[in-house]
Amino acid sequence: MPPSKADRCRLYLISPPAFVLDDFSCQLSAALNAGDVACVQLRLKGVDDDTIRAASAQLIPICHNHGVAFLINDRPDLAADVGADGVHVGANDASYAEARRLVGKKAIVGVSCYNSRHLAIIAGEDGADYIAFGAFFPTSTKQPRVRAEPELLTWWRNSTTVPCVAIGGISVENCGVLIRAGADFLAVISAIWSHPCNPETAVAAFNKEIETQSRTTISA
Ligand code: TZP
Ligand code: MG
Repeated sequence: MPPSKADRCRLYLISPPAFVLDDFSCQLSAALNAGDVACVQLRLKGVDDDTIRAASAQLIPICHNHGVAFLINDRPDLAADVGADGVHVGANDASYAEARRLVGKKAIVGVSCYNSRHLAIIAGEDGADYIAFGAFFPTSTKQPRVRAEPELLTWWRNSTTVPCVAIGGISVENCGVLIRAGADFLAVISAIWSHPCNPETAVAAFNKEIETQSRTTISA
C-alpha cells in the first residue's frame, strides 16, 4: 500500500485548503485518471468533523478505485473513524506514538520533520511510514516554519530506507532538483489545483518530468 519506497519518485497530492465537495470530486477523478499518483491527503483546516467525514466518504472510493492511498491531515482519530489508509501528523498534532495507537499497526503514519534531521531520525526510529521535509520553495499556501535544502533529501536517502516526502512550493518547473536529490514523493497543492489549464494537465506534466529526471539520475 503506498506510500512506501518506490523505484522512482511519485506524486503525493494534497487537497486544496477549501473546496466544494462535488466539484472537487470531479477534479480529483480527472487528476487521478491523468497519471501516476501514490497518495491523496485531505487537508482541511478549521472545519468541523462532519465536513471531514462527508468529504472522506465521497473521496475515499475515488482514491481506492484508482489504487491511491487516502490520508487525513492532523487527525488520527478521524482517520480511524472514516476508514482512511492513514494520517499525517506534525509538531502541533498527536505524537507519532499516539497517532499509531489510534490508527492501528497497518495504517500509514507520516510525520512532518520540517528541516530537522533530529526529528526525522526520531520519527524513522519510532516507525513512521514516511517523513516529510519542507518547505523547499516559497509558497503562499501556508506560512512555512522553515526552509529546507535539497541536500537534506540526499542525506536522508543515504541514511535510511524510510521514504521521504518533499513539500512546499513545488512545481513542474522546480521539482527536478528534489527528484535528483532523492525525494521519494513530491507533495503538491497549488501547482496541481491552481494549474492554469487544469489539474489533470498538471498531473501528466509532473509525471513526465519525474520520468525525465529519473532517467537523468540513473544515467548520471
Ligand atoms: N507544509 C509545508 S509547505 C505546505 C505545507 C502543507 C504548503 C504546500 O503547498 P504548495 O501550494 O504546494 O506550496
Ligand atoms: Mg498538522
